[in-house]
This record gives sequence, structure tokens and C-alpha cells, in this order.
Amino acid sequence: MRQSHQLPLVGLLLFSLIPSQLCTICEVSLENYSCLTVLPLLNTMINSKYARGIQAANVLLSLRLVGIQDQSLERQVIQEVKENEEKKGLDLTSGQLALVVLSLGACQNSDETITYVHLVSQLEKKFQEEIKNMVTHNGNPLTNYYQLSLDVLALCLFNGKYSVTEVNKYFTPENKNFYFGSQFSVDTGAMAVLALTCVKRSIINGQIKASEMDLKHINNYIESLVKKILHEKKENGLIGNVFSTGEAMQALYVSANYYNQTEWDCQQTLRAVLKEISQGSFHMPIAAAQILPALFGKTYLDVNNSFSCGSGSFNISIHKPSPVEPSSSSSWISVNYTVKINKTYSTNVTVKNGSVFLDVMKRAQQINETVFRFTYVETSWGPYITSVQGLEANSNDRTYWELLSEGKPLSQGVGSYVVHNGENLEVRWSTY
Ligand code: B12
Ligand SMILES: *[C@@H]1O[C@H](CO)[C@@H](O)[C@H](O)[C@H]1NC(C)=O
Ligand SMILES: *[C@@H]1O[C@H](CO)[C@@H](O)[C@H](O)[C@H]1NC(C)=O
Ligand SMILES: *[C@@H]1O[C@H](CO)[C@@H](O)[C@H](O)[C@H]1NC(C)=O
Ligand SMILES: *[C@@H]1O[C@H](CO)[C@@H](O)[C@H](O)[C@H]1NC(C)=O
Ligand SMILES: *[C@@H]1O[C@H](CO)[C@@H](O)[C@H](O)[C@H]1NC(C)=O
Ligand SMILES: *[C@@H]1O[C@H](CO)[C@@H](O)[C@H](O)[C@H]1NC(C)=O
Ligand SMILES: *[C@@H]1O[C@H](CO)[C@@H](O)[C@H](O)[C@H]1NC(C)=O
Ligand SMILES: *[C@@H]1O[C@H](CO)[C@@H](O)[C@H](O)[C@H]1NC(C)=O
Ligand SMILES: *[C@@H]1O[C@H](CO)[C@@H](O)[C@H](O)[C@H]1NC(C)=O
Repeated sequence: MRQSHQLPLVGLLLFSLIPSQLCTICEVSLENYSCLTVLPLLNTMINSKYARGIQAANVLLSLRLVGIQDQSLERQVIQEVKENEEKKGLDLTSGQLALVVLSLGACQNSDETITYVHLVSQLEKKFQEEIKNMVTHNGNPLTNYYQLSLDVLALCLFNGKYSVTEVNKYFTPENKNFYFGSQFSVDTGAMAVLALTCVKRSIINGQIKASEMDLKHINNYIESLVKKILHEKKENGLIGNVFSTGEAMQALYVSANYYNQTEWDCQQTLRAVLKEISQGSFHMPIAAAQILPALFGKTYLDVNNSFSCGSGSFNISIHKPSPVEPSSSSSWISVNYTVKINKTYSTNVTVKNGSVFLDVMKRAQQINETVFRFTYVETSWGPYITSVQGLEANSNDRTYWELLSEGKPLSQGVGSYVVHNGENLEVRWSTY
């Protein structure tokens, strides 16, 4: 109901800004869907409250890529960067800093420039720390290859120092960091394709020195990663899962020379995404941010020194959504909740219908603190489980707390997965 009030205003704004660009790469005739389909995404991104400014960096980047200015988001990100510098910048992971560089670099205005140069050299250091950790910890970075790819991408686009030899050494497609368990990570592979494509272009432009051999390797890596991404294409057109599809599309846009055009039906993928949007799959701002650029035919490679962000003289003002009314039904459901380490610990938990996984864990913790106690941190995707029974996830050992339902891994976190009556839920001590 609420949305229908907002649509006319936003529709006007959007149509006067960007409609003709929508999906230019796919050249889709949006037969059954209108451009209005993407408006809820913008609404989600613009009206969210971000726990930390840094979480807004990805959103800011995406909005800027499609030509939308949001000064309050900008201020949030800059504020967070300043606070971080006062704490000597130790707080941000390499990939978070890379996102800040990309989002602020996407259209620098005068007061951003000063901090910004400084940020690129900080990123150089953080990238080196990742490599150092791999050397000392059995090839495991401090974070992950999604973030290392973001690092290389940001350094490459904004003239930071990095070594092509190192990129060649660490980004071989067979590297274990492209996989979680035996599963190829489409998100990670896609980000790597974007980064490697930037490096390739820099070599060809002569912006960075490299041998013929280096270039040949990078070409081979891109080709192989693109194959792996296409291999994860599902029958309905999604690539990996619904949340990796946007980034996979970006990777495929920039690597069209590496696959046969018959191997990817872009329009089919786009239709699947639009359908998911209409079903509310992208209700999280970070999810919306990661799908948006691809819908407009944009990629993270479009961000560079000369990227124009438009005049910035308009404001998008979508009315604040009124708070979602909690479902007034007070029915209760019960689920079987299990913690699995080497032993399994189970309990029958009763929660209100409509509860999420996190509610179940909290309730179980009340039932037996010793067995079901847990900790989590807030991340851009919501609460991330860091420990259960005091046992902590650790990147150096590639350990984590895996979420499952009926023995199958979930594709959402504890803060968003809505549980069902009679369901068997599990958190399992796993390695990736
Ligand atoms: C690397 C990664 C992991 C690593 C994280 C540890 C590490 N070594 O970095 C591992 C393999 C352990 C992992 C685990 C999970 N992940 Co994961 N992960 C990613 C990936 C590829 C990159 C994240 C990243 O570094 N982002 C960049 C930095 C700058 O942002 P950040 O916010 O600081 O990143 C942190 C968080 O993203 C957090 N994180 C990682 N995964 C998840 C998942 C959830 C639900 C939350 C809340 C946080 C979180 O770890 C990052 C590093 O600290 C993303 C892909 C993507 N498109 O974002 C998927 C992604 C975020 N993960 C996802 C999922 C579903 C999970 C799991 C729930 C899977 C499961 N069934 O158990 C678990 C989390 C369970 C828990 N304990 O709460 C989904 C989330 C979708 C959604 N709608 O919520 C994504 C988008 C992948 C996908 N396409 O489905 N993940
Ligand atoms: C679009 O609508 C037409 C006719 O209404 C239908 O045949 C077609 O399958 C629809 N396409 C999609 C992607 O829903
Ligand atoms: C592309 O794929 C089609 C069908 O699979 C095939 O006929 C064609 O030869 C391929 N083209 C190239 C350049 O590989
Ligand atoms: C910036 O990106 C655009 C689009 O990708 C490209 O045409 C342009 O040459 C790039 N400029 C620089 C300085 O790299
Ligand atoms: C945009 O919003 C800012 C802050 O609310 C305001 O100062 C500015 O005048 C607005 N610009 C336009 C063009 O409405
Ligand atoms: C709950 O799940 C565990 C692990 O799958 C199982 O061993 C246990 O029997 C289940 N309990 C109930 C009451 O179904
Ligand atoms: C699980 O059991 C194995 C083999 O007995 C043991 O080596 C390992 O330390 C145990 N793991 C945990 C987390 O207790
Ligand atoms: C869990 O407890 C509820 C309420 O006590 C009961 O109705 C339900 O049958 C129990 N479920 C299992 C699987 O034991
Ligand atoms: C829980 O709520 C959903 C939708 O609100 C409803 O379809 C379902 O029947 C409810 N389940 C129970 C056990 O009340
Ligand atoms: C919690 O569970 C453990 C293991 O099942 C048990 O030994 C302990 O007595 C339980 N504590 C409480 C308070 O129920």
C-alpha cells in the first residue's frame, strides 16, 4: 500500500534521470516488467539506517554508478573514515577500505580529495598485510579473496601501487580461496574478473609495466574464471544464487570476448533478477546495492578518476517508510535447534510465528546458556555468528559457523532467515 503512494514522485524523478539507460547492455524490452520494478531497490538503499557509516560505502558506490547523488550517505561515509583515521585506521579491513576508495573516488569533490589520496596509500599497506598473512598462514589471507579482489580493483583504478607479479602468483583460478568447501564462490570469482580486467587494461594502456608472459597469464585467468562463473548458471538464469547474480553479470559484461555469446542469455538472467526483485528478495540495502549497477549496464570498472557524477543538483527524496507493523498474529511455532561441533546438542525451541533464526538462537541461549551461548557481530549483511559455546571462527584456520536447515546450507543469515514450524535448524562448526 505504502509504496503506491511513493511511486508517482519517485517515478517522475527516476524517469527524468535515467530511464533510457536501464539495461542497455542486455537491450531487454522489459515486456512484463516496468522500470518501476527497480524503485523499491532505490527506496531500500536510500532510506536505510546504517549501523556504521562504512556499511553505506557499497550503497553509495552503486547509487553514484547509476547517477544518483545522496549527500547524507556521502557525509556518513566520510565521517566514518575520519573517525577511523583518528583511531589510526586499524579498524577497517582491506576490502572495506577498498569500497571506501571506490565510493568516494567515484566522484571526488574538493573536500574529499585530501583524505582520499591518503586512503589509497593506506590500502596499499592493507593489501600487503593480506599477502603477508597468506605467506605465514598456509595461504590464508586476513579476510578473503573477495576483498583481495576489491583491493586490486581499487588500487588499479586509482593509481595505487601493486605488483603484477603478485597478482599473477595469487590469483590463479585453482587457488583454494576461490572455493568455500568444494563450491566455487561466484561472488569471489566475479570480483576477481573485474579486478583482473582492470589490471589487463592497465597493462595494455602502458599504465603499469608487465611482461608478455604476465599479460598472457592474466588473460588465461580471466578466461578460466569466466568459465567457472558460467558453469554456475542455473536453469532459471540466475548465476550462483540470487545474491551473486548481479556481480556475475558485471563480470560477464566486461569479459564478453572470453565466452561464446551463445553461452549466456543475458535477457533470461535479467528477467530472473527482475522477478526476484518483485518478490522482495533484495530487501537488504547491501543486496540491493550489489544488484543495481548490473541492471543499468554499469560495472565497478566504470568508476575512475574521470567518472562524472552529474551535477548533483537534485535530491532524491523518497518519503521515509513507516515502520513495518509486526504481524499481529500471536501464534507460536516450534523448531528443533541443533549446535553441532563434534557432538550434537539439540533442543526444542518455541518462538512467535514470523521469527528469524537469531530469535531461535536467543531463546535456546535462555534455555541452556552453557550449550547454546553465542556471539555475533553486525556486518553489512546483518548479524554474523562469530562463536558458539565460546568456540570462535577464524580466517587463519578457515573455520566458521555454518547455518543449515534440514541439513542444507542456508543462503541467508540469522538476521533475515524466517523459520518455519517443525523445521530442523542447525549451526555447525565447519571449515570452508
Ligand atoms: C567471504 C564470505 C564468507 C566467509 C566469511 C569469512 C571470511 N573469511 O571472510 C565465509 C565462507 C565464512 C562465509 C560464511 C557465510 N556466508 Co558468506 N560471503 C562471503 C563473501 C564471498 C564476501 C564477504 C566480504 O568479504 N565482503 C566484503 C567486505 C568489505 O564487506 P563486510 O561486510 O565487511 O564483509 C564481512 C561480512 O560479509 C561477513 N559475512 C560473510 N558472509 C556473511 C553472511 C552473512 C549472512 C552475514 C550476516 C555476514 C557475512 O564476513 C565478511 C568478512 O568479515 C560474500 C559475497 C558478497 N556478495 O558479499 C558472501 C555472502 C555475504 N555470504 C552469504 C552467506 C549466506 C553466508 C552463510 C550464511 C552461509 C551458511 N549457510 O552458513 C555464512 C555465514 C554464517 C554465520 N556465521 O553467520 C551470502 C549472504 C546472502 C544474504 N542474503 O544474507 C553472500 C552474499 C553469498 C551469496 N551469494 O549467497 N561467507
Ligand atoms: C510475458 O508475458 C507473456 C504474455 O503475457 C508471456 O507469454 C511470457 O511468458 C511472459 N514472460 C515472462 C518472463 O514472464
Ligand atoms: C559458439 O557456440 C555455437 C553453439 O554451441 C557453435 O556452433 C559455435 O561454433 C561457437 N562459436 C565459437 C566461436 O566457438
Ligand atoms: C574511465 O572509464 C571510462 C569508461 O569505462 C573509460 O572510457 C575511460 O577511458 C576511463 N578513463 C581513465 C582515465 O581511465
Ligand atoms: C538538497 O538537499 C539539501 C539538504 O537537505 C539542501 O540544502 C539543498 O538545497 C537541496 N537541493 C535541491 C536542488 O533541492
Ligand atoms: C533434533 O535434531 C537432531 C539433529 O538432527 C536429532 O538428533 C534429534 O532427534 C531431533 N529432535 C527432535 C525432537 O526431533
Ligand atoms: C573434534 O574431534 C577431533 C577428533 O577427535 C579433534 O581432533 C578435534 O579437536 C575436535 N574438535 C573440536 C572443536 O572439539
Ligand atoms: C516441541 O514442543 C512443543 C511445545 O511443547 C510441542 O508441541 C512439539 O511437539 C515439540 N516438538 C518436538 C519435535 O518435540
Ligand atoms: C505462520 O504465519 C504464516 C504467514 O503469516 C502462515 O501462513 C502460517 O500458517 C503460520 N503458521 C502457524 C503455525 O501459525
Ligand atoms: C545444559 O546442557 C548440558 C549438556 O546437555 C547439561 O549437562 C546441563 O545440565 C544443562 N544445563 C542446564 C542449566 O540445563
